[in-house]
Amino acid sequence: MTILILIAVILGIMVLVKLMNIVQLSTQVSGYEETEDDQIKENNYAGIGLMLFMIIGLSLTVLMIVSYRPHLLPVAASEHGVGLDKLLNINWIVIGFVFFITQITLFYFAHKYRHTKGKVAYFYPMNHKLEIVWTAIPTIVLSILIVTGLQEWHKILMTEKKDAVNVQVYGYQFAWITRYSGKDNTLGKSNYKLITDENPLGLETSDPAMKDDVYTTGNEMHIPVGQEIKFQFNARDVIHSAYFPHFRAQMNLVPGMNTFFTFKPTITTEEMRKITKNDKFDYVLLCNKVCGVAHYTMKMTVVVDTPEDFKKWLRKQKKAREISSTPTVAENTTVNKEVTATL
Ligand SMILES: [Cu+2]
Repeated sequence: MTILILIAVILGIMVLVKLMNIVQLSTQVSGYEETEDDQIKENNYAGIGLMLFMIIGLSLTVLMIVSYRPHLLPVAASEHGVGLDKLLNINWIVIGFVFFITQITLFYFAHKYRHTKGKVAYFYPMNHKLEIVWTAIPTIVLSILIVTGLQEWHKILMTEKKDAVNVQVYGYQFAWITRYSGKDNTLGKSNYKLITDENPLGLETSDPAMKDDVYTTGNEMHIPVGQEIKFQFNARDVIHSAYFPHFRAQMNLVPGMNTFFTFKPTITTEEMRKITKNDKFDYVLLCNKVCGVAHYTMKMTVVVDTPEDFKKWLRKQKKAREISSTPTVAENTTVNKEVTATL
């Protein structure tokens, strides 16, 4: 169907071009010469056409904004997300205002100042005052937007959040694994040389910090509501990007590097199901970097629990030290130091 429509449009354009050629040829053959009156008549049509184009175009824009609004993300489910949404809305208002003003002026002026009888263009080479005004206003507005944006970003990333729940999100082609730090709030060490099918994170199970680490391989991660969650992101193979759309959070996962993001979920999955009036609603973690052929399968369900339910769920997960393997390899330490130094 799409191909048929496309072919019809292309053929339609070809027919129009041919028709215009015929009109041009026939006027040449008849020896007809265009007078100023003819030009003015054409200009009048063009002027009306421009106004119609503007009205239809802007109406469709408004219609699109209104009809697509329900398909946008629901209310932000994290503390910082509310501020981020507010900032984004201010941006939209500024952009929308400028868009409508410039489009209306552009089309209206082209209509108003079209050539008519006796009208001569006014020579107006420069106006310093005007140029200062239209340079200063965008500079001030953009500076305010950029500075408030940076402030918001600083609040999200640079503030040390104490008592956060530590979660490692590990991405590889093509899935996610999560690890929780347990009571000591420290993630045990891992070493890429220890990676096997049974131990995909290369965990050093002899590390004391590993003792209470919890390791989850199911396609679901749980986090407690009202508590800061500090995510440490790691990748095994290529760059991935952990995208939590409902929490307004995204961070790249870079092989050989630790990257972080902290957010505080404010709405449980149950509550969000009520807000969205959708019994099947689930928060998701998606990969937002095209990381290979099965990139689209990198999707994990995120469940926001009450702190009690979260504890219950955590107790049911596998302990990291249960992973069969791992002597800590002495020579790995020197290798690791070299790798870290290079990085
Ligand atoms: Cu990916």
